[in-house]
Amino acid sequence: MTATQDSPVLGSLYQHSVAEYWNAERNPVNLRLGEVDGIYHHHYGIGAVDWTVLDGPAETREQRTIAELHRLESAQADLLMSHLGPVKPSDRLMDAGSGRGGSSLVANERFGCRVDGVSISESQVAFANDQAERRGVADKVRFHFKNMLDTGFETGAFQAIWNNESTMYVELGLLFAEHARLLRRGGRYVTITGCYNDAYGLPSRAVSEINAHYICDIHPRSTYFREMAANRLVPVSVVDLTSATIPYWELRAKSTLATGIEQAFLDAYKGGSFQYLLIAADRI
Ligand code: SAH
Ligand code: GPP
Ligand code: MG
Repeated sequence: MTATQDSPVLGSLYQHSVAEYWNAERNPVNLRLGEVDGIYHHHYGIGAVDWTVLDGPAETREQRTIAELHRLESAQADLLMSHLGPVKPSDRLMDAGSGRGGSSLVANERFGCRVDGVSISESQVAFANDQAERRGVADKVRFHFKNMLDTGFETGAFQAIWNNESTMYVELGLLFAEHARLLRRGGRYVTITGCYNDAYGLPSRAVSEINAHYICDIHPRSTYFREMAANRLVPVSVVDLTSATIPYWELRAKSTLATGIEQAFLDAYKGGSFQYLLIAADRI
């Protein structure tokens, strides 16, 4: 695809329906966690849970649980950042499917560099730009109403690109072709994603429930590696985070902010049909 002035951001009725979901999304499990420190994430958490948050005075239990879930989601973003390789303040990064902008702000704080986030949700883009302004980094961190399959950004402009839980909304062949175009040679690509396990078979009931819940299409693990290989992206690290994310879902299932999808994630992970993976690749 070539970006032109006239190419619409939303390329299909499917993408319209995804944009509609994110434009309307106001789940307390995301907003109340973001209010902890002004970093709003739309991804899940990793690491051991401090179960003592459930002890102590009942009237402050919810606040303690929110802080703990947010800590685990922040740990996930930090892990992703630690796989971006050496990033200089003069480099430019792209956050593909940037949500309310949390990961981009974390990256800018860590590396001091310019970050461009793209999302097909106009209300998310407005929210994220507002957060960047509040934090005084709007000169460096910018969010755009753009399609990550066809960004219109300049070829070779980026040192690193990531997808934090956003690959399940697009065809990977199209996505990685655009990433390979945007990354400079020697640049780095990182994704954290949920994928279905080819060794289990086709999508389980639980994986299908997750797809229906978010209007997404979880890919098999094999497709990631096939499409990276086809698009000059050579894996340098693969980390299976499945066991690291299960405690987050166990705490979330017990919290007042549970949305109803918790058991599907627990069944999918524990039944072996679904994996939470980090993949880092070099653009050769
Ligand atoms: N990476 C963010 C948000 C993940 S939620 C975070 O970790 O917090 C998934 C995001 O993917 C949403 O912002 C949604 O708008 C975006 N998205 C889905 N399809 C997209 C597309 N084709 N182009 C750009 N963004 C897309
Ligand atoms: C976003 O998180 C969820 C996704 C991007 C889609 C599914 C992800 C997989 C790994 C399969 P969110 O924080 O908006 O979800 P929730 O509202 O459930 O917390
Ligand atoms: Mg969430």
